[in-house]
Amino acid sequence: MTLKLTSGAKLVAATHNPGKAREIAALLEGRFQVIAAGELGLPEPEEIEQTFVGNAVLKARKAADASGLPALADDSGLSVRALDGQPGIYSARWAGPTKDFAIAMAKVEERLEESHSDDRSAFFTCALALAWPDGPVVAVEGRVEGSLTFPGRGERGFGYDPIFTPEGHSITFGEMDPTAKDAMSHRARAFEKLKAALFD
Ligand code: ITT
Repeated sequence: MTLKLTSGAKLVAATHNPGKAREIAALLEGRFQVIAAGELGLPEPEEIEQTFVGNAVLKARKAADASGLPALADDSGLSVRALDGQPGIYSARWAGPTKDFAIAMAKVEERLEESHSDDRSAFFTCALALAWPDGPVVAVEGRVEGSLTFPGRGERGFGYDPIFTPEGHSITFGEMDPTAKDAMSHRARAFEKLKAALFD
């Protein structure tokens, strides 16, 4: 079996996060026929693994087996050094059941104040996993370093973007043009690795 995906092939984007789905579609550059997990009615699996790669593989595997199509999953999050890497794989869960990232960002700020550390460095990680139905799975990881800013700024992007300023820049991901974010983000870096490994 080939581990390459040819242009125009059907590919399930195994995410229920609309912000991510938008970025994944842009990064795939119209190369594939992307089908959203929601369109196929795929359930949102419980993320029981302890690493980004572990959870990305779990989500890709389930979506590929349920759909009979190759599936691409993303597991990602924000790691704050002064908080020993939290929220990390729990980044989505810090937003609570209503997925309110104002709550999640306030929690990061509060925990930082409690830590009494002045280290504001943080990084985003993105693990991407591509699984074939009844076949192999390939996973890669990308990272972007930056620092946290409070209060957050900008309405673009999603999740923790308003509080994250990437290294070497003075605006947050929330203020940045989406194409600029897509040129440097953790997701873009993971995509570069995946493309090199898998796409024709
Ligand atoms: P799926 O599992 O359905 O893909 P999810 O939102 O639950 O959706 P994750 O478990 O991977 O996905 O959670 C990652 C969280 O980390 C996500 O909800 C975002 O809030 C945050 N995150 C990831 N990438 C981000 C980015 O580029 N900008 C801002 N926040 C990001």
